Amino acid sequence: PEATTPTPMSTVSQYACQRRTTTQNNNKIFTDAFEVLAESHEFNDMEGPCLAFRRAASVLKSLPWTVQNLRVTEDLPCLGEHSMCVIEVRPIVLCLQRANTGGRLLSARRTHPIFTLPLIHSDSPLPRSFLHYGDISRAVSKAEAQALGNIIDEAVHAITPDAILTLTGGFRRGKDFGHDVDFIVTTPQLGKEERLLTSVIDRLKHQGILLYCEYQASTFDESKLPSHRFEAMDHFAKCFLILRLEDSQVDGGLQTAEEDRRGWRAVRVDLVSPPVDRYAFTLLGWSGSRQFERDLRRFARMERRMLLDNHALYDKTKKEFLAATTEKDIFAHLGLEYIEPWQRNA
Ligand code: DCP
Ligand code: MG
Repeated sequence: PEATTPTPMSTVSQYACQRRTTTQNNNKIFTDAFEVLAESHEFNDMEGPCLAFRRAASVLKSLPWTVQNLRVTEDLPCLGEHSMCVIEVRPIVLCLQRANTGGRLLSARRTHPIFTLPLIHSDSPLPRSFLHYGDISRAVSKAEAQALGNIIDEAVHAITPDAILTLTGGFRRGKDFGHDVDFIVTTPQLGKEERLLTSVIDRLKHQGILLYCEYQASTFDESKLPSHRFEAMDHFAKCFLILRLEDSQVDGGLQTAEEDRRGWRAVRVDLVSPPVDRYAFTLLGWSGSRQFERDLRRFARMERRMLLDNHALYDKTKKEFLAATTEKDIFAHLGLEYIEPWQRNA
């Protein structure tokens, strides 16, 4: 239902980390168009316009009402002339979009190495991750994410009973579908976390549900300042997995007729394993959305002279690292109101 009284424009911040954005998007028709344009500019390495379109989309997503006429957007941040043209040519953009993307097929241009493998010669065997391409290019449902959570939870706690496991990424923000399922796992004992991750992988392998695994050992160096580059991956131990999920494990069953017949589907799972004293930074960094993360870092840098990434928060004025055990600590260090995970769908 639409709110009848629009939010006063002056209260909308240019930073996503100062807006509350739920999964209910009242301006999807516009934000879809902006995102198509952002992707096409990204594809052509035009970072400036790409970011401008992403920011415009993000501002519209935060509005509790639907934009009805162009004048009301004039006072909103990040909706320059550039973007306004798009609203006017919306029908054309939507046609283009329909032609380029279909249904729930997710964009294959993702951050994960599986999608960036080099082209293969026709006579060489397919990498094993490609065997599951059909399954993993289909969205994962909340029920499937829940079922995977149970599997990971069992494995983690069988190895380390007091381990800390948290669902993160889009499902933590309350999304109904995702392209993968993201978890953070750590141990109360500092330094035991990496061993836990390798043991979990071994256990999944022995259970016969590990279809593919790409493991990266930790290269974390605590003396380094937080990175300026947003897209740089963090340095904690992590693994990109493809797991076999049985129909019987999913409440309400699997999504497609073919998977139903087979009785299982393949799902992408990411596990990241930071030392416990970095847990809050990693949780905040992996909870997303991407735009929320980008703006958190930009806000820290521009408004507070601080550097934030998935490892740490550094105050450039005081020349010191600021410790945090919870996400709330980090928001407080930044002088930001706390934003709940389900309000971070920027
Ligand atoms: N992330 C990041 N920097 C990267 C990659 C990811 O900060 N280079 C963060 C932001 C993402 C989160 O990690 O929100 C999880 O990454 P995903 O690609 O899994 O994104 P989501 O879980 O938000 O989306 P989806 O539902 O499509 O999985
Ligand atoms: Mg995800």
